[in-house]
Amino acid sequence: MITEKTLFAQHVEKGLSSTQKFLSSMYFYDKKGEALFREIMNLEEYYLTDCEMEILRVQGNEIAKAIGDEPLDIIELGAGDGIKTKELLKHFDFENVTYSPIDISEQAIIDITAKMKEWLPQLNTKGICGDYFKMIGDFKSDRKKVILFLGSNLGNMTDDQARGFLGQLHQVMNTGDSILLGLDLIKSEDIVLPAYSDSKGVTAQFNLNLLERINRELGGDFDTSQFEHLATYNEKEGIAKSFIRSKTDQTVIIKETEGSYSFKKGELIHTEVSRKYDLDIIRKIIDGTSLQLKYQFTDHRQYFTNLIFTK
Ligand code: AVI
Repeated sequence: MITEKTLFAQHVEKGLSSTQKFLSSMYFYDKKGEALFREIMNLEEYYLTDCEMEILRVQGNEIAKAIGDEPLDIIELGAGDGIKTKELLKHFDFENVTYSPIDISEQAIIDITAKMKEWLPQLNTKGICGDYFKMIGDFKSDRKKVILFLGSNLGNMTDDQARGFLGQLHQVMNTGDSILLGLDLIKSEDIVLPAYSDSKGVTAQFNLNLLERINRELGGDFDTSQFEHLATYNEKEGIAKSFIRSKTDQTVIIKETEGSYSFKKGELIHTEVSRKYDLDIIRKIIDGTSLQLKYQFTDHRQYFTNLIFTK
């Protein structure tokens, strides 16, 4: 049987043996990474969370109306702490809806289920612990559903991956079902770059934790003080990228992959894309599915958007 550890080791071997080194942001989220991401979401510079919170707080009622609340399953992918989602959920008729947050972190599911009980005691919450990428087939049902994918999580995929992912969701939807997508909008570098290169260095720790995780789980010997975080943003294409840069010529050994990996001074490991969108980009992504963009909501600064697509 192929274990998670083997998959991680195979990915690291492939990524660090490439001419242009890479590691997937998917591996950011171990326990330490999750805690650091929670810290990022509270940073002044990381505007995304506040903007989406504003949309759901101020326009939650309208969004809930647009989704409609006859018997409805609300499925949230990558639910996190549920603070934003509560602002939307409170506008539904609790008699008619079930809320299923899905998260890979068991603790996140335990916490969100307990908090929802406290905040919205009438809401029927059924938390599910698992990797939503692998569970999409299970969403098929006869009940009307809305799939929530908030926080610009789609932005961590390439456009091709996003197209494939939304195509998969589309396949398990019935006519009348919808997706509520939260997306960060293209804006200038002076706003985006600090969100990925914050003054307290939390994003740097978050990025470098990937090397620490390789040390912890795969027996690597990365000296993380010899690497640094680098964020870039190209406003024209609307893509922020994160890299880890080697500060010196060095070689790292990883027991689990039985490999040694050389880094030149200044050499980069690409670790993340954080795509920013406009409506043209999103239309190109959903082209070829029968998803239709029905409603658009934005915050007062027009930094972020929540879109409703129906099938
Ligand atoms: C989870 N995701 C949408 C975040 C983002 O903005 O790309 C992850 C993140 N990376 C650095 N800061 C936050």
